Amino acid sequence: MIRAIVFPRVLGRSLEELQPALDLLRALGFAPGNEWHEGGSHGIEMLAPSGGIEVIAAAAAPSVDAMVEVSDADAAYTVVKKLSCPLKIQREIGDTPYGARLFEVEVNGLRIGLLSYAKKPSEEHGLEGKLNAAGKRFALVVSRFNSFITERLLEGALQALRQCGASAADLAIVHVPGAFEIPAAARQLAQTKRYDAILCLGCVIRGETLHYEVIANEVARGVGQSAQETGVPHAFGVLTCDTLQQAIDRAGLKAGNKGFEAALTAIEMASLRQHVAAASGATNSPQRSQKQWLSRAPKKHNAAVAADKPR
Ligand code: INI
Repeated sequence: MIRAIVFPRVLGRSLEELQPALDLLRALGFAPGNEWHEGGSHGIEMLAPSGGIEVIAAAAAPSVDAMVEVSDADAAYTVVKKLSCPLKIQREIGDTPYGARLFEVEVNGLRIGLLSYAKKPSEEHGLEGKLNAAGKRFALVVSRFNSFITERLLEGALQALRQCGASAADLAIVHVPGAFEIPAAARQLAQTKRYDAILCLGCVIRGETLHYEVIANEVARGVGQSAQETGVPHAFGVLTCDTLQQAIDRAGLKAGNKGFEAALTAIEMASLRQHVAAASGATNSPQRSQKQWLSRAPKKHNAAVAADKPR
């Protein structure tokens, strides 16, 4: 019985040299899998939801080492273009003769094609959010407890928001003492109706006492309740870990960055909320004062709305 398939590729001589490829794959939504570190060598799996081997009969070899199907190649292209890691777009985004959208990128010598096929009729009826943060406002609530971890979560979240087109002027960062205080601040920000989504970032590490359980349960309950009662999307970027090492791993060093992931969730849910509101004819988007509307360049605003309109 086949359980999984992994293609091993040497892309560098040290962990540092692997970073550009890991940054690219993470930004595209690959999930960190197993990893090993032995005698100065390292292996880190980056996983897709499904995969396989394609055997080909053709006159020439394919131009890429891996072909990755994504839900929206144009959105992936926008994210990749904004990455600061050293990579090369080998083929610009465009239509293929077989009706797909495709671009090719090369990082650390690994050539990856990214493509999306035309939507099947059954998929056209579904609404989904887009990873487009342009023109949207986000509030980030960050706890100071375990700040050496939460600062990295904040960095990861800001990186994702930037890469997806958020403007620095549209971000509010609010600091609270500990995770326990996150829900109250998140709710107050959500109730202002000025934000498209709230990002909650914190870190609770299991100690010797019951304190961990109490705080971890309360922050999850409180954030969920605030989201449900205010109707504003809240992303839960609060790490609940057994050990400090686990927290370090989930804050950007080995197993991804929970802040980065939470920001992507916030962007998608903010976009979905707009799409659902538009589809139902409701005006359910955050309120801006007249001054804020007027201070925005109309052209930029129109472009952002057009880029993110429901299909
Ligand atoms: N706050 C955290 O954010 N993480 C923790 O691990 C933590 N622990 O273990 O105690 C923690 N405690 C503080 C708490 O969030 C409140 O700030 C405090 O109880 C005051 O209300």
